[in-house]
Amino acid sequence: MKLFSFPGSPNALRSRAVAFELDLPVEIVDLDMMAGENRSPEFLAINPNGKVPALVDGDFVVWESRAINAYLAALAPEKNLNPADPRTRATVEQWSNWQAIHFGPAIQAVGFERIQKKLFGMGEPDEAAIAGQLKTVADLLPILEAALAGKQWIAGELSVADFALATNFILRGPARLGIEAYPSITAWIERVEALPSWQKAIAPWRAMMQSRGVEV
Ligand SMILES: N[C@@H](CCC(=O)N[C@@H](CS)C(=O)NCC(=O)O)C(=O)O
Repeated sequence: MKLFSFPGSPNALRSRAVAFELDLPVEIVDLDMMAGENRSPEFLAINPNGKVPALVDGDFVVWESRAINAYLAALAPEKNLNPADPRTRATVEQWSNWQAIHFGPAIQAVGFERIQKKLFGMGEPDEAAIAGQLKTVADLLPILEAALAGKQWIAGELSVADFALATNFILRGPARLGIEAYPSITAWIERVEALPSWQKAIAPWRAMMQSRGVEV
């Protein structure tokens, strides 16, 4: 199996971490996105969106990080990262969708404005541009905090939903997300970061950010 990735991509990190957690024989293929390799005809034939991650397993192709993770989890059901029990599965889906549709886009907008824009020479941060997203983040963090209170993982046991959510916190320091005010989120993200799979998956991202002067 080949997982097309890019060291600087939080979405690819989400699938790298799940592949490593499941200990599956996945070959990581890093595209040089700076050189536009994600727009090559070869890669567009795999993912017409030109985005990573994308997974190729023989003659089967799947893209979108959460779909990739559901597929990977189904290949190693004994690891129970996407539990079959209807209620637990629904809870996993609930948080994965919440992350994809509500929380993720707001956090990503803040990270882009405060960190990535400068990093890629796209101008100075514009706080006014992210007022709406900051309000969304401020509204949503207490919901996640309440859900994690007294829990190790968002759906009880470690699941793909934890990996879906965790990638939104990787820039929490430099993006000044104010997570310190949320003890359950803080303890949870530290648990994720202690996973060997996460440490292996995030190493290339951290190296790339640090090489560009971002302390993460
Ligand atoms: N919803 C997609 C998002 C994928 C995505 O936006 N990937 C970014 C890297 S983090 C990308 O490949 N961007 C390249 C481009 O848009 O040209 C997922 O979860 O997999």
